[in-house]
Amino acid sequence: MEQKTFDPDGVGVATGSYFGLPFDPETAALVLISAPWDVTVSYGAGTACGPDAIIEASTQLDFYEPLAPDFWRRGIATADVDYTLQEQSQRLRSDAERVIDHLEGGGTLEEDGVVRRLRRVNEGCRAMNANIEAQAAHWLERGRIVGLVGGDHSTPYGLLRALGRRHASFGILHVDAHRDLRRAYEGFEYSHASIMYNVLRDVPQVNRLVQVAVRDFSAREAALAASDERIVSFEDLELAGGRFRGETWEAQCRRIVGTLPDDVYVSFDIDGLSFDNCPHTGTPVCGGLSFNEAVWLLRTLVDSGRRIIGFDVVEVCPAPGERLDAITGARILWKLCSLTLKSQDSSNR
Ligand SMILES: [Mn+2]
Repeated sequence: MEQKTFDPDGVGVATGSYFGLPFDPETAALVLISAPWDVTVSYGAGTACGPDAIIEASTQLDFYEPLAPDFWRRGIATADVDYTLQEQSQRLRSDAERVIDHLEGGGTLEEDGVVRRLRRVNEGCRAMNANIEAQAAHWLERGRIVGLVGGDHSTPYGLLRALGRRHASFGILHVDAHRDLRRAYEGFEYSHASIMYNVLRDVPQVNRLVQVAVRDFSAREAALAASDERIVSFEDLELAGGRFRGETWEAQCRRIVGTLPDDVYVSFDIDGLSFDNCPHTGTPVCGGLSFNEAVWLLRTLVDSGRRIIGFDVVEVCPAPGERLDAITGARILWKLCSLTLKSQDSSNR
């Protein structure tokens, strides 16, 4: 392995791995798996290209990390990207687009051609979930921590299933503009807009879902959030309002973290940030967290002694000639990797 010759102070070299790091998944503490997939995206496809764009942007990053100095040295490895997922995503995307166009034209889900297309999409999404679950289980069985880079927000379902098989219980810190609590959005059973509904239904080990910066959701989603005891909401405007009245973000972060159990999965939808950080994401929404606010929240989580048992960064949508989205994704990914490794350290607890 090239690890011995790797110079963290040198020029970032494109090696096809996240951050250009030379670690072998067989020995690294943390393995990143990729899900180049965006079949059910409602508006503005392209997150299937997220992993490649983040890999490229991440080689520009320097390795000094004040919040978790040198923890990257425990190893952040890149599992081989399964590009058959991206090919399948492209094939199913046209089926999904026809369904969405049909619905937007006032059609129903019951018509013949639509039923067939929906079935193909739903079967394809189930196969993607199985693929990601198998990849995640493979590395978890070897004692690795697993992070996932999407793709749209449907993609971490398999990782969460795999974690459910290995942990008695855990919470999810969910940073997102959306609640993703829709049941079968647009007929798609495994839609990006349904991820948390599906996880709460299918992964009983998840005993807490803490939604932060949510600001665009349906009345039914709000009602579900209010009635399900596992769900705690920190709506974007409420958080902003608290700060207008003088509550500090530091205090709000402590309040948010205080609702989580000891073991936490972080699901980071890039659209939880303000859209200047992610102008091309599928469904950008006004408001949201600044980059530093998000990092402070993650820092507060780890400083509280809680352990990050896995994470995802999703909905990063690169656009031609526009690197900002991928740069933000790479920076959030780096903070999550470093802080996750720190949170595993016994001296942190
Ligand atoms: Mn989402």
